[in-house]
Amino acid sequence: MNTFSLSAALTLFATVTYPMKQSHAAPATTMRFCRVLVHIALSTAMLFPMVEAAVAASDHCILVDSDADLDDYRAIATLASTEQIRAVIVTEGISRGPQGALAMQEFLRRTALKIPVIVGASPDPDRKYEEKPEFKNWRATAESLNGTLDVREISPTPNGDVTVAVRAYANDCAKITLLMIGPWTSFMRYAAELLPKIDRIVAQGRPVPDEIGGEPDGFNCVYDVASCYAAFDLLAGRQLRAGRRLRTSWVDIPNTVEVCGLAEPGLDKFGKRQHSLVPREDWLPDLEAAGGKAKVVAEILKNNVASWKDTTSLWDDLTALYIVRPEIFGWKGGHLEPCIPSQSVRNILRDMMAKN
Ligand SMILES: [Ca+2]
Repeated sequence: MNTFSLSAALTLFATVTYPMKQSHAAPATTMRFCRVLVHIALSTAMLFPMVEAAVAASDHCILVDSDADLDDYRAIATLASTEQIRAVIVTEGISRGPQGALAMQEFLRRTALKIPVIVGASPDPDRKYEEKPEFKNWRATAESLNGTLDVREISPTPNGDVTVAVRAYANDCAKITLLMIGPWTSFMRYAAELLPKIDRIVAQGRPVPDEIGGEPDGFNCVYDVASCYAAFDLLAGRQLRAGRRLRTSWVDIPNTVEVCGLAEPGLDKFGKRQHSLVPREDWLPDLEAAGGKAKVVAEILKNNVASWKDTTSLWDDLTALYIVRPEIFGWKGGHLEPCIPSQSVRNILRDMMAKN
């Protein structure tokens, strides 16, 4: 394993440039210096796509495969107190790999979490994918930690070999729970090596037969549909060959009138879409008061409320929550949905994120 650590470059980078808001211009000399540091950090990320392992060896590990959006950060904060997160892979999706990895590293620094970050894989740039008009804004929001991280000097770099990087952290895990909260691109690279150790996959979204249109609809699948289909095929084949020992649990928010337990439905009685499982603005003072990682999440969210309000849900937060509180979820077709009111979900997430 290499001894050259990305963390030194990133720490240096972090020390010099943070905290800095998007709206604040830095003097030219500082910006030139930042550019050099960012170049060092990204070059290092390209050649050695990992940071030094800082998490103690553990029998049962959680591996997070994320595209570093705002709900991904909350998901990691939700699971942090388990002390089982072995590494976070940042796969291209809402964030790009290297940029998302830098933002992830900064989020972990702010929350005082020592978790290695790996730059994950990217899909074929020439694939068939229709980008939504708002996509560029979503990406800018995620990569800048909602405008609390200055990313003007960061430029894309090639990714490293995610399998080589993840191998170093999976070696001493007897069993792995894989939290899939990004596209399946990196998974299709490391699956051959890691699947024998993975005894559970908890994925955001729903299996294809559950989709209303019969086609994959969730962003994590649509962004790299080839990898998503290949992952389905691989997991179905594994069930045939090795039995049902490997569980894949899909977690999503409601989108119909049917209700699970006390949860709000996805449609009201007039057929209008309802979004109850969302990170509401009035949740922020609550998160701040709870302290710890919840406070860091609140500080990021409140920097630009308009960027996420009315357009985001608690997708990845809920998926992470299923790992620690499975009893509050119920089956709906082939996937799971929360069966308690959304305010109770927000309260539980707050408490999990505040926990040391
Ligand atoms: Ca995600």
